[in-house]
Amino acid sequence: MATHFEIDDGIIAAQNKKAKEWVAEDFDHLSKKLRRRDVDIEGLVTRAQAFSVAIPSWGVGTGGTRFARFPGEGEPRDIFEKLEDCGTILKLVRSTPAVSLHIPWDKPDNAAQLVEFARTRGLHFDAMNSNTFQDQPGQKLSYKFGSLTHPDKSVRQQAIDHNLECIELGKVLGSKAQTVWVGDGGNFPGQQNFRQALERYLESMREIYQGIPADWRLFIEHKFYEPAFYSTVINDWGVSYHCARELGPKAYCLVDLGHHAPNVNIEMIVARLIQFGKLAGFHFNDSKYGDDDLDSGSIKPFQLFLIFNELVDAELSGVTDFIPAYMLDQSHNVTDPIESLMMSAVELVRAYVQSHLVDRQALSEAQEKGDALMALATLKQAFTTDVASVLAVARERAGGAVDPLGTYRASGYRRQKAAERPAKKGGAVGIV
Ligand code: RM4
Ligand code: MN
Ligand code: MN
Repeated sequence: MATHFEIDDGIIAAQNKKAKEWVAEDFDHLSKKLRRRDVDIEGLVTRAQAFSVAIPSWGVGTGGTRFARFPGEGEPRDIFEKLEDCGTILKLVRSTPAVSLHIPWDKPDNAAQLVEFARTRGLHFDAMNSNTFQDQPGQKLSYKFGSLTHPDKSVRQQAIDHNLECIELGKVLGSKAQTVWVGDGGNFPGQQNFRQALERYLESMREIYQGIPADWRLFIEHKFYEPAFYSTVINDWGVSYHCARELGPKAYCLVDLGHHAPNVNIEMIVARLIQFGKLAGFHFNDSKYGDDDLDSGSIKPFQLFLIFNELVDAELSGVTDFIPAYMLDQSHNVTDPIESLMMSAVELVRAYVQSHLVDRQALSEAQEKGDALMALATLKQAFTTDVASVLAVARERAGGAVDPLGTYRASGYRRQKAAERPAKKGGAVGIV
């Protein structure tokens, strides 16, 4: 096997050395500032190190729109190369030890071999993602008019079997959850009988639920439009919640930040799902208009903070069985996917740490007194605190990079990969 370039500890250490002074200075200054607020900075470092988010296997390849895809240099060409890139992200940011596989896009020929390959890079496998929104080469029946909700039982059965196959594969990979997102819906009024379609969905999902092992969870992912543009079967969190309740205790509702109508109060949906004991977790991304799959925190960082504020509030108040699964679900169309994923992971840790800075007692007092402005000011105080040095120290102490982007660029990783991975001919249009 040809040698594969890796960013070794020496490269990271050399880059970290350059940043030593500013990190120490900023960390020291922040620690003094936080002491005035009775906050121990070391506690925040511990929180930062405890946070982790999964990388989607499809996220390390250059994404595209329905118009075009512009492949980047040195793109991973198979799941092993994708795991190599995931390992690189982990090395630098230290908060991304899990990989979420999309089947069949990244279906391994030999699952045990993949587990071993991942293990040697410090990686493990998170939720499995089934795919019944496309037809695959050689597939018997088409999903053009639906999958789990298709009027024809044999199409539904094919989609059910695919989900069960994903679960079987996930067992070998050490996964503990299955995420089901269906594109089923209609493009025209009258195309679908709304009630029948949902009834069929539930019937199909009951069969899938039967295949979920006792220590697994089944995640239902809703989305209000696209690829169907008039109606979607699992269109919002209310429908998702109804289905999760119908299916049973192993079924939960997954929130993809891009899957809501514009201006919807997502943090409130999060609070509701927590309260009802049905929050599965998140597909993180950011958006301006629709399911844009832009980098987390790039468009609405305050919204991201407010979501984490709800999560941390639940964590600190000891909500039972609160184990949200975090994954980045983004499409990197014009950036180097490794850079985007690293920076997105950092944005999540930032929002998480800042949420731990909220003075919860002051917030609750303001709420009790009806002091709306003080409540907002309390949140803003946390949100505007620059915690970059906390994140840098957390990464450095864990062996990662103080400056992940600078270190990655200085290493020449992508250039090396461009030489190692000559591009395959013919880039496809589409989401991956
Ligand atoms: C969907 C949804 C799913 C993702 C696909 C690629 O919009 O977000 O989670 O797997 O896109
Ligand atoms: Mn998603
Ligand atoms: Mn999406």
